[in-house]
Amino acid sequence: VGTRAFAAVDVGASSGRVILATVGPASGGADGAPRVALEIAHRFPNGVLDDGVNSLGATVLRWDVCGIFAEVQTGLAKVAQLASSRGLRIESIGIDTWAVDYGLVDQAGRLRLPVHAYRDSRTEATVPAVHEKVSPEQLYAVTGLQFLPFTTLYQLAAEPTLDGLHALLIPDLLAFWLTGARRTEETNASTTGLLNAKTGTWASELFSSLGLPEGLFPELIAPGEAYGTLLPTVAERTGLPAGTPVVAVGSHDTASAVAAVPAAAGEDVAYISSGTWSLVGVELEAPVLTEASRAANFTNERGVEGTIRYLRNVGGLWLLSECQRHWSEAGHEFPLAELLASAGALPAGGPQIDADSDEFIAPGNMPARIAAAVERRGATLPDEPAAVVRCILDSLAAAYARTLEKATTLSGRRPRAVHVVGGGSQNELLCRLTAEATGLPVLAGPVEATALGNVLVQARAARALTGGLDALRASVRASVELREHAPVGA
Ligand code: ADP
Ligand code: LRH
Repeated sequence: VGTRAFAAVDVGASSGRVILATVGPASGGADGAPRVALEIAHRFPNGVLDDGVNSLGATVLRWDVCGIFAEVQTGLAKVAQLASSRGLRIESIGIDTWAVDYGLVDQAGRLRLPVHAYRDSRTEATVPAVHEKVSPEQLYAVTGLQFLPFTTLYQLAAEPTLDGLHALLIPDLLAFWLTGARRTEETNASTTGLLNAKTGTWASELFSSLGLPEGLFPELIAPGEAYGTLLPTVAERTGLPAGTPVVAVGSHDTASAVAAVPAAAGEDVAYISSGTWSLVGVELEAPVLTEASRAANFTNERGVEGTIRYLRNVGGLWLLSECQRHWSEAGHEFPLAELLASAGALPAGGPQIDADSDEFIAPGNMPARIAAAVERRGATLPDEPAAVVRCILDSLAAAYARTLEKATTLSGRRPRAVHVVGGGSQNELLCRLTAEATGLPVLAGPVEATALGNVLVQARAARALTGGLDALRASVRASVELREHAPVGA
């Protein structure tokens, strides 16, 4: 059997890509696993938009979902062209994006705007209102989710009305626009705070306690199942064959990223999915719903193959990109490579912040907020970009070490290395500091783990790949080069 081709749409909070992925032919890799190759056909920037104020005087942070959909179609058209120039046929399309956020769509398919971004402050009022109806302890016992002020259930509580509307999570919204089918993909559903962690079904008791309409979310769909096929208009616009299926993948980007962690069979898997956020944790077969786990604010999100992603959201490279945005608006363009080189030249032991703190979730003057947080700890942060960047990276590495330590204590797993995947795996300084702080070897890569995880699930649905997660991960290992950062003294 020859090379098989798939399209992966991967939209992160900071950028999106539409990718031509080829799988096989089976041979190649160390253990004979088929290789997966990615070619980025289209890249586009993404970010939170700030509209200033709405009619009630509140700021609204939102996503330009219609713009994203236009970019997705541009990307699919490029993938279609690239594939046909190679004599390949795209067998299916898979979509993943960041979690938690949703668009509200009426029966006629019209979208209620705006689609809020999770960094919007509207949940400040609704978090206590939700907790008055269902306590944090009860929520955790059912859903196993860490407390994050932007989890979907707190956002839904801020909507003026939900009557007659469907909430479509962002990947499901894009799939709806591509196919006309309304479904809710399971891994992403687990980030809403409304799914039962043990059964993987909607927690109907929470819907009634919170006064949410029962049919608010369309029926669940599991990774590997098809939403439907491309609408004729979309097929025409993109040049993809009518009838091309859109297949559900781990549509939560972190679920896809963790599926592609290049762990060996039998390994206790520890990972840091490093991008806008750092998702730090281990992979388990069953959720941990203990009070100790809730107190440590660990989450039990669903992964592909029924795995549990036992992790915490730790502040991520948002801290750095938001500083870069601030400096750039002030007229100073600092290329990332230069910032990292100058930060790396500074001595260890400088000031730190709590990278986990909610105070860094909102956008706006990040360098000043970091300096203020350092001052509150009785230290001083020099007013220089290199010092700010070093403070961020030292603080992230320290938070990773704390979180992994907690994850291993609470889960009983004993990982011998930590896999760093995503855009941040290219940050050599952060990888080195992480190896030093955790005392574990850091295996960096793949950069495009999320897109790879997306493709693995599609390829298996099409039987271009076979087997369980171990077999899929063997394909990742056969396809990418990893860089190892040894802990000091190893
Ligand atoms: P998301 O999916 O959340 O949008 P990505 O996984 O694409 O995030 O990671 C984006 C981050 O990766 C950027 O904020 C940046 O800090 C980091 N990054 C990207 N390219 C490089 C590079 N060449 N060297 C170091 N870090 C990089
Ligand atoms: C990472 C991510 C993370 C969520 C956050 C909203 O992109 O999906 O897993 O908590 O965005």
